[in-house]
Amino acid sequence: MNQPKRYLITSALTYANGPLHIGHLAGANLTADIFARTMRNLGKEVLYVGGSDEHGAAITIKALKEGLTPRQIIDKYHAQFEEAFRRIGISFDIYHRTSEPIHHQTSQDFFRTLYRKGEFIEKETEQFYDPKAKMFLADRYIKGTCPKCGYEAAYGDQCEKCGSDLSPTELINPVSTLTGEKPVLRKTKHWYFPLNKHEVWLRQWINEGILDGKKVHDPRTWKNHVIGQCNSWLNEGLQARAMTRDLDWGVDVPPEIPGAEGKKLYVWMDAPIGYISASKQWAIDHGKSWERFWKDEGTALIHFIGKDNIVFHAIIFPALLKAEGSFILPANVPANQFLNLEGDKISTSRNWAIWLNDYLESMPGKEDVLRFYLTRIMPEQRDSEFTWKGYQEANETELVNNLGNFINRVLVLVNKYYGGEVPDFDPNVQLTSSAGEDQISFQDAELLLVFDKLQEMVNAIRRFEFRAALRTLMEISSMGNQFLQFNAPWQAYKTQPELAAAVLNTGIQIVTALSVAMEPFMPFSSAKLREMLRLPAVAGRGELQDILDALAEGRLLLEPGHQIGPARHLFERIPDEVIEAQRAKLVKTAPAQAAEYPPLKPQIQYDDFARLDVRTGTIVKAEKMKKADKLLVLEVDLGFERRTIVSGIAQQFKPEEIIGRRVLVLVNLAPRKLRGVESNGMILMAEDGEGRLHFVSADTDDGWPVS
Ligand code: B3M
Ligand code: ZN
Repeated sequence: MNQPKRYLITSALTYANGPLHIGHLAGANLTADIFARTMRNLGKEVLYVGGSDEHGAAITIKALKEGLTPRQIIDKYHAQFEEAFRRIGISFDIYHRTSEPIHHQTSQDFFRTLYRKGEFIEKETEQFYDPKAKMFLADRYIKGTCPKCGYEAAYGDQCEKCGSDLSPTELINPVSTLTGEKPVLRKTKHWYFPLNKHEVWLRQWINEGILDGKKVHDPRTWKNHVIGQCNSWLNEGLQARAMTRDLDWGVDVPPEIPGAEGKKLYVWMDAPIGYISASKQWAIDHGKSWERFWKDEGTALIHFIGKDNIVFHAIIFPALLKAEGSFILPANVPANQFLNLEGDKISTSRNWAIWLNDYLESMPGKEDVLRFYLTRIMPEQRDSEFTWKGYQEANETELVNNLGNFINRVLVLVNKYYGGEVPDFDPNVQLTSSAGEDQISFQDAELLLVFDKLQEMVNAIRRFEFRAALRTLMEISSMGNQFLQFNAPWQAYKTQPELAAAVLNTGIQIVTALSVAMEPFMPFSSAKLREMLRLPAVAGRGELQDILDALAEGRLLLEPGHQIGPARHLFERIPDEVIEAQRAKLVKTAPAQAAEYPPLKPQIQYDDFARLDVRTGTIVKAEKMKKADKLLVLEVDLGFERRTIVSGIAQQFKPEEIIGRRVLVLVNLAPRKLRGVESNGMILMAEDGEGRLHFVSADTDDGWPVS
């Protein structure tokens, strides 16, 4: 297997039925962007495609529920995605969408080829149909009593209570979750793709990297959890899967095929083909060949996804590509695990997320801080956790105190001592290397240490180990700070000017290397630094390879006499109140569409309950918290005393309308500071199935304990 001639990189197409959140970045998009930028900076030919996934039952259902058309839903979100990805610096060569005609054409041609080759099995089955919604129901939209454990809210495909896999016809008293109607069974024909037929070659391809007798990839470079998930699917035995649906939104089954009327392609068949149609559109827009990427074995196709999409990208789509016969297969599918948020899973339906649009609006100029922190905690091998405290600390300790500090010290001193001109220096001046006091060396020794670290960083990126790569990048900056500390040019400048010149020339070389090396992680800060260095912004035309070559050959990256500009801070501290305001936004709402009651919490003992001290009280004062759209500052009369309590109910209650309201208060909750106000207790609220909050009260005087 030789080095790829070019890279075809994809990010999972995002469903256009809900806003982008940080999980979309940490899974399929920031990862791919770091990889694509690095490969471009190494001088490789790269095509990086992404887009909006605009078909599927979920969009149809959302449109139904909101009284909109699917087109209205997808236009809203596609526009949002395109803008948000651009602003957070995801450098797609094309950001496409599957509602485009070229995608429908490409998907139909793909289907037509498989149909003509006899790759499908036509099968008539009985499916549940909702007579009121006038649509066949996907398993997820049927509910009923589980035949195994009697749980009354089991889904058509699985019982969440006992975990049994079900089929809709097993459910007792099934109902449609769309309309509550009793669904009826109707015959319907679909085209099934016999995945089981592909089991043998898939197993060899995934586990040995062999396809048609040739070594096409190295499984050792695949993540264990990806291979593991594929093998569990293979060991369970692959089943034939329907590649069409009865829907009125999606890619039509080619009309010349008998029985195609009213049938659409299954969204998981058309969506991955979206990578191909996006490439075709890019080729048209730029007068290039898309086939060089998709049909030439010199290409490395890399799918960046979250772990819930592994089977579609490592089993089903490769099998479809192989059956079609003219495409290459992926060289790797480096799926990430999930990102959790402040102790809970990210959940769109429960509003437990950091929405990308909201972040961009409320944290202007902090795009790279988010990119940095998400890379630092990236869930590469296991789920990981985003906390706002962690975000603030990473910004402080790594960006402000390490990277920003090193860069600023070098640029300030070169401006201060040499008027911004990179100093000439005597290469034989002895310096103390960052490797330690005893390492007396010349400049080239220090720069070779930097070369080794850069090489280590690139190797980590090639292995999709972005956390390790970022750590290595930051080690270069730490070495730089160490190097300045050991050589103290601010002292040497007076007594040993030749030493100061050598040290600061070296510092400028390291800063220049960092300005390119940091670009895949923090493109905005890289551009600002390159502007201060009076160097062109990184354009992804081999700049990192040039740096590596120069360092390896002992050539300077920035020549003496080069004039740099004034130093400006790249990063700044983020105050506690900003972090608290962001945390305060995290107020869970009940899932709008889940009208059923939330599952009970784990059982507790009486003693656990007895520790709570809940008292009756009355709200006597209420006002909005300045610059916090969700918080009210309440004063509650408990009879024996008055308490100030901050409550996240401002979006539902106006201050003036709740004065005098009787409430129940948890009075022995440890006080918490929220945006500078000490909140001393918790008002108990009930949350209904639509996520609306209701006060809970007792018709007694204030101050009496509830037990
Ligand atoms: N939209 C699933 C998801 O957003 C799906 C990815 C398609 S990639 C071809 O998780
Ligand atoms: Zn069950």
